[in-house]
Amino acid sequence: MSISKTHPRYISLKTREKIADGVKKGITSAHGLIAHGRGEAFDYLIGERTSKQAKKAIERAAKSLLKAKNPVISVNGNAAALVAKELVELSKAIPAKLEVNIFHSSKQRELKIKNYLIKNGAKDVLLPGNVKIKYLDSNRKYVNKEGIYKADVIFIPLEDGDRTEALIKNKKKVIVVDLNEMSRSAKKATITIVDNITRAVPLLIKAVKGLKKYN
Ligand code: PTJ
Repeated sequence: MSISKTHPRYISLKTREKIADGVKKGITSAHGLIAHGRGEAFDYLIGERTSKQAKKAIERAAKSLLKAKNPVISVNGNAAALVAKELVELSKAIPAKLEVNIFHSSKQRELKIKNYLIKNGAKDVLLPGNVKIKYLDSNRKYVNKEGIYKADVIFIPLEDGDRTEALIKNKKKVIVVDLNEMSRSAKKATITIVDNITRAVPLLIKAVKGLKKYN
């Protein structure tokens, strides 16, 4: 679909197009469309801009990721559709591992997300393995031994809240991006960035690169 740049809702419509395209490519689940709609509604209410509090949280997140011994970026179907290239850039800037972790179980989609990240410049992408994190029943409990399992800081650009809660109980620091500040992820995370991942991730890259330059 071609969207005119003069359309007042150009950015929002383009973002929608990316999610729809993610479903067509088989990297985003159909449920991802609903999650995106929820996010859009919250974004509309906050004026579709990054707040001062979010900018502060992004700075704290950058510091925490740079201080971590084993930082990992967890990627699901929505994050891959919206910010694959940026997540790869972030992983290289920190550096941090990239690990695919999805809620709606599908081995095929996990592989597609991995390949999509590689197409967007990633060298190595971890997939869930046989080890499990405690206190979680969903598909997200299966993690990679070299990734989330031994991570001390995990960056999660949007998800459902039960894993955030479980990861915290597993003594990990969790950084989330979620437009809904009332969500369980937002309430339970170590650092919560209430912003759209399409704005927050580029700002996080900038913050990480800025801190590395002066330290
Ligand atoms: O690929 P999968 O199987 O792992 O599935 C991914 C989704 C996102 C479908 C899954 O994790 C899910 O169902 O999530 P929820 O419980 O719907 O939560 C998604 C949260 O992300 C909601 O609080 C939304 O408001 C928020 N959200 C949606 N889009 C964005 C967002 N937050 C930041 N930026 C967005 N673009």
